[in-house]
Amino acid sequence: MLKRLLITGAGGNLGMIARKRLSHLAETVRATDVVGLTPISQNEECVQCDLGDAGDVERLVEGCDGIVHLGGKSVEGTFSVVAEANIHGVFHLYEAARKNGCGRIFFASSNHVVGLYKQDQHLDTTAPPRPDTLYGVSKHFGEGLAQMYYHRFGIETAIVRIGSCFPKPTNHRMLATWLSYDDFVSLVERVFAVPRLGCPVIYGMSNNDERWWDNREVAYLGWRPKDNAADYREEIEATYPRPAKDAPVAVFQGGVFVSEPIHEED
Ligand code: NAI
Ligand code: 15L
Repeated sequence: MLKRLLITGAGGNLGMIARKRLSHLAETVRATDVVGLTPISQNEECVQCDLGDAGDVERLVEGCDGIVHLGGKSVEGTFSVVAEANIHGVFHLYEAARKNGCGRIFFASSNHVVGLYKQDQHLDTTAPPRPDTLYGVSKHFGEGLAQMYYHRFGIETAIVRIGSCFPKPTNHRMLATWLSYDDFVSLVERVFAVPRLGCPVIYGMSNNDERWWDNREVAYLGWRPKDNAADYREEIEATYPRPAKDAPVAVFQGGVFVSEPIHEED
């Protein structure tokens, strides 16, 4: 069991799931976000912190032996906004981990690191990145940082390219990209249970019939996602119109993100 698990982005969608369902992983959970939080379990402490502030992040990580890093900009934005949380912020976090001797991190990367591959291409965990947005590029930066801190300083990271982690799949693309909350939780559990993690790339998807991504390289983790987006196929077909075959959302793995304009600074 971990002594103290830090959960960043703890006020967000996945942060709330992690806090509700993963508090058994550590004696103490330190939940943090740029917005103020109130403890939701007996072993939880809350710290308000902007990942953009190096000194605050160093203090935040003190005493933590594991991190679930979910905090940051989770969609496209201007470069300055994306960079503050996802480039400066992730650097501050790894530096703080190095200085405080924190050895293991779950890093919420994103499928948008490979969003400009087409939906008929099958990728394994060694596929070269092809980001679709500044957001995707920022996650690629985080992945690179994780590799450097592993090979130089031995900090292990699960680089998880999360697909679409929501209560249920709600469009045709999610038949391939959906990651259920249960499977997200079981993945975090595996990441902190395995004796040797290393620094693998993992595609964060459920056991979907439709799939573009191949996790065979990380079979050693013993993660067995159980849910299947195909269980919702009928509901999706009945509720959401199928996009035209040549629409970017139906062509590229990144879906609507590939049509985002560059968000110019004000
Ligand atoms: P979210 O947007 O609901 O939560 C992100 C949290 O980070 C928010 O509570 C926000 O206040 C916090 N945050 C933003 N900037 C911050 C800063 N400068 N300092 C401290 N905290 C800051 O996102 P969600 O859906 O919970 O996703 C969690 C992570 O997983 C994100 O990093 C996202 O990029 C990644 N991800 C999520 C996917 C999904 O389907 N939910 C898919 C792929 C990646
Ligand atoms: C992401 O990276 C986003 O954080 C999330 O909100 C979804 O849009 C997801 O990708 C997706 O591709 O469905």
